[in-house]
Amino acid sequence: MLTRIDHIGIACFDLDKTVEFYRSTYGFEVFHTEVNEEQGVREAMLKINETSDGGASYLQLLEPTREDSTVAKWLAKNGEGVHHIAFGTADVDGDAAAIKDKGVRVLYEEPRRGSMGSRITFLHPKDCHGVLTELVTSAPVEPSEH
Ligand code: V0V
Ligand code: CO
Repeated sequence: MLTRIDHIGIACFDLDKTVEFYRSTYGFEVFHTEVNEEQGVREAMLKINETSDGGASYLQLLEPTREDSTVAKWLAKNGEGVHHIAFGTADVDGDAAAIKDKGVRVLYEEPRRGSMGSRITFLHPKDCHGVLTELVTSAPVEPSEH
C-alpha cells in the first residue's frame, strides 16, 4: 500500500546553487547528500515533514553526473523543473507487481538502490498521465554525507 509522498524529484543544473535557493528562500536544510552512480545523479534530500506511516516527505534535488544519464537527457529537453514524484510503501516489490498487473510498465525487473539505502523502482510516465512515478521502500538509516 502506498502511504505517503516520499519525495518530489527536482532536476537542476547546479545542485549547490539550488540547495542554497531552497535554504535561503524557505529555510529548508539538507538532510542527506549522496552520489548514485548507477542513476547518474548527485542528490540532496531536504526533509519537509514526517508522515503518519512513520516515514517522511522530502524534496530530492538532482544534478546529473554524466551526459548520458536520464536526468541530463531530461534537462537538455525540458530545462530545470519537477522530474518525478515518489510514493512510499513498506512493500515496493508487492506494490510494483500489483501495479504491473494493472497494465502499467514497471521499468525495473527488481527494485534498485535509491537514496539513503532505499529500494526503488519506476513506472513509465507514458502509462501515468505524463508523470514519471517512483515507488520507494526506505531503509531505517541515519543521514550521512558520501
Ligand atoms: C521522459 N519523459 C518524461 C520524463 N522523462 N515524462 C515525464 N517525466 C519525465 N521525467 C517522456 C519524454 O518526454 C518522452 O515523451 C518519453 O517519455 C520518452 O522519453 P525519452 O526522452 O526518449 O527518454 P527515455 O525513454 O530514454 O527515458 C525515459 C525513462 C527514463 C522514463 C524511461 O527517464 C528512466 O528510466 N527513468 C527512471 C530512472 C530515473 O529517472 N532516474 C533519475 C532519478 P515524448 O516526447 O515521446 O512524448 S534517481 C532517483 O530518483 C533516486 C536515486 C531516488 O529517488 O532515490
Ligand atoms: Co527519486
